[in-house]
Amino acid sequence: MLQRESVRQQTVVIGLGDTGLSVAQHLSKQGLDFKMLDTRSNPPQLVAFKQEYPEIEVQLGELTTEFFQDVQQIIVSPGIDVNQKNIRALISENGCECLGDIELFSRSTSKPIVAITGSNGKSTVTSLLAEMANTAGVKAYAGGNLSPPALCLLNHEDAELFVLEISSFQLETTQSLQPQVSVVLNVSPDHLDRHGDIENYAHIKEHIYSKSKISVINRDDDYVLNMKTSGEVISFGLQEPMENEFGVVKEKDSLYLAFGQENLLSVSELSLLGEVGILNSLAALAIGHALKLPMQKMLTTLKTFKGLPHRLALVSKADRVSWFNDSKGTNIGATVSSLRSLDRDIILIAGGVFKGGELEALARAVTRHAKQVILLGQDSALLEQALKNFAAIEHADSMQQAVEIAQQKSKPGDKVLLSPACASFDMYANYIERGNDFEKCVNEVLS
Ligand code: UMA
Repeated sequence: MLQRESVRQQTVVIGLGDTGLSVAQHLSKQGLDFKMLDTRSNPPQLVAFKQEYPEIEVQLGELTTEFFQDVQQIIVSPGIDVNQKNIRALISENGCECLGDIELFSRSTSKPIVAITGSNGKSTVTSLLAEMANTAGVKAYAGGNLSPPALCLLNHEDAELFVLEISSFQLETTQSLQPQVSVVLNVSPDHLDRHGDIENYAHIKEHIYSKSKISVINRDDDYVLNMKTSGEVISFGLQEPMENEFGVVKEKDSLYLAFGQENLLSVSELSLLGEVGILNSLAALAIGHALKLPMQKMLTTLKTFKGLPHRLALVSKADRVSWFNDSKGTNIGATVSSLRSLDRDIILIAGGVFKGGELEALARAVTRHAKQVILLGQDSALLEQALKNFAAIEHADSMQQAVEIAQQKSKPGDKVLLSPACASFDMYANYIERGNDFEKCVNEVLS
């Protein structure tokens, strides 16, 4: 291990959010010296950091070359774009190494890792897989983009398996990850403001397979299908499976999850909803199978899994109107998936900060599945323009008003869905705060 003195002031951690704090704790536990930088004037973990490490230097504001003199290693948080000119310049001028928290994690453990990425569903599959493993008696801990940050999981000394949700941002700064099993669940446009185009975004995601012992792929997704994998490949998809594949079989009027020739479980017994719920269940089964988890334990978990808050979570069912909180639906792919899962009679509440993506896909899904759209937030005019052929659009100035309009418009059998297709930063600190506000407004309006 490096001695504190020998690496004095040679590491800079950029970002003082959840990741930055976890990196600081990790380095500190090993007795390594570092300093912190965040371009924001009041980053979210500043107070916690100063309390824990009053002696460590923190710079807030712009990146300055002086701050990086003699620096050999930069550890960047996922919110920092490593392709920014000034970061690139720092790396090339100082010849320093640039890595992220998942890279640090990979270098710090030899325990098996499951690595999960994709545009949508990765938090659900990560939690589901960890629950399957725990049900089977394997001490599994889940984290990463899902939080807690990956490095915090190393505190669990009894861990037998780590299940990591890894974002494209994190994959950009990861080299050594050698997962036991990896999956790219799907690829649809997201974070294109940072990654440029979908091909580049898919290429970044593909990297998760590069050193994997077993690769799980979604054979219904063309981007995933074309990715270079490594090790044994196990696939899942909605069609009837071939040998050693997971899929869906139709018998009489019922659908079953199946593995090769074997029917495993009726789709009606799954706790996750809709087509997306089937795909996420199949993905978790395929990963679990790769890990040799017992099938019966996995199937039990598929029936009892409660899902995650803010991801198509049923908030209330009053007067036969169902209210769903899908605040985590921050891109078009996620919202389209949720619309498809709920199928018909949907009143959609959407809007916020649009992150880019195929607006035509949203318009098609709205036309097919929704009866009413209520728009709010910064980019509602942009969404309205994209939905110009859809007549039933209302505007709201606040979540409270959106929920009130939804209640006025709803009839028994309808489903009100908050699935913004946008980030929340115009009105909230994050999607969790937005989802909580939605649930509060629903409970108030219905009381
Ligand atoms: N920022 C600056 N200057 C800095 C550092 C950060 O302006 O010096 C900004 C970033 O541009 C970003 C925000 O601050 O908008 C937060 O960045 P961060 O890297 O400090 O974020 P953390 O608090 O460490 O949270 C990150 C993930 N956030 C992002 O990738 C933006 C969290 O995922 C993740 O849970 C956490 O690490 C633990 O791993 C959130 C997310 O939105 C939920 N992820 C994206 C997604 O799921 O689509 C990828």
